[in-house]
Amino acid sequence: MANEPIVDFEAIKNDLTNVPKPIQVLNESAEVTDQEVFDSFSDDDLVEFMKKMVWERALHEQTMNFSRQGRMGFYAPTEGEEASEMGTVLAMKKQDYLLPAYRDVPQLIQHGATVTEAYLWSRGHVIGNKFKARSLMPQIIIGAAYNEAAGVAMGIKKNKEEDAIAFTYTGDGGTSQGDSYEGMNFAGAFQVPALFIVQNNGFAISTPRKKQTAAPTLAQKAVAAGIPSVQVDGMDILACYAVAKAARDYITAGNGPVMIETLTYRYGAHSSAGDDPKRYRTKEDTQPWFDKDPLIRLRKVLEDKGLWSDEQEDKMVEEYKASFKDSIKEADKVAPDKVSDMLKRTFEIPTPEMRKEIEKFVEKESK
Ligand SMILES: Cc1ncc(C[n+]2csc(CCOP(=O)(O)OP(=O)(O)O)c2C)c(N)n1
Ligand SMILES: [Mg+2]
Repeated sequence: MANEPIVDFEAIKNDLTNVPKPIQVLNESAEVTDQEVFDSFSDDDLVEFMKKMVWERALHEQTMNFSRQGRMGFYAPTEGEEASEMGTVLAMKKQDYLLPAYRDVPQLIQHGATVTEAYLWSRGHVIGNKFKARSLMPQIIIGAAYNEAAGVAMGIKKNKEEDAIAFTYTGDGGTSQGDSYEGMNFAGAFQVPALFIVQNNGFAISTPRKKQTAAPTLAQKAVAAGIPSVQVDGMDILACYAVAKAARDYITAGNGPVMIETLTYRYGAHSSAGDDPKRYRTKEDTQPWFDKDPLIRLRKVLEDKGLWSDEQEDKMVEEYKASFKDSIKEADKVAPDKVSDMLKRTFEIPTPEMRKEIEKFVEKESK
């Protein structure tokens, strides 16, 4: 027997950390780090990216206010994730199919649902599942949207829809669910047009990324499914957009699925149900991410170019918030869903037990 082991596992393990730097176009000091990509955007494009992020942050702030007033059901805060969410969704086309998770409501609205429908979804109302956008309702089961995306992408391929893809999101925690690997594996095996996005915001409720997995990057999780993957600075909307667009072009050219990991951060609580982030992370953990804020860096570029001002932004925020107030008033006008209707919708032919339940609720609701 040779003295040396046949294989150097430690070297193999160390090599796993040998990954490219996350893709970036604009760094946190608002310096351009990829001039060629930066120059591919017109001034109008840059302003449009900024407007979308301002819109998403205003939506977050106003929706949190509604939540504090007891006017929302479930709401997952999005502050901090604007570049990751808007950058990726803006690279999609209306004919694409979105399979969102609960934190992806802003992308769902960009893809065609109305804010009123999103608010009704939050309240658990059936109308909140009936939007015109090519999308399912936001998925609460973490990782499960990856399976849905694989299935939808299979349908796109079967129907020979050439300029359409299925795109989906999960979180860092979602990548530990079997579903996310199963979805990617299926998509890889059948080479279907799917884009898998992982929004790595550092936490799965209170579980930090470092306790989530020993994998050095989440992007690597696609490798075992034969899917090309990449990490991107998720606080840089220009990088998120450029990478998502490149992924979409690659997928629609018939090359099979892609996975993108965006490195981002959730500034606030996991949900409006009231977890306290101070119990699982310190100010020292959080501050560096506030310094990377996606709005601050693009705002600086626009101000230097004379394309943006505080007054302009304040006015915009005011208008957006007024429109969200109108949207919730519309949602308030919709009669609450009845329990009997919810039961009636569950099966085409109700079971005998459900029939009794339906009768019981119809009677109760008539009083
Ligand atoms: C299959 C499943 N297990 C557990 C939960 C409970 N749960 C809801 S959100 C969440 C954390 C998800 O974290 P992550 O995937 O990082 O997404 P984020 O909330 O950070 O966007 C968990 C465990 C769930 N919804 N589904
Ligand atoms: Mg997370």
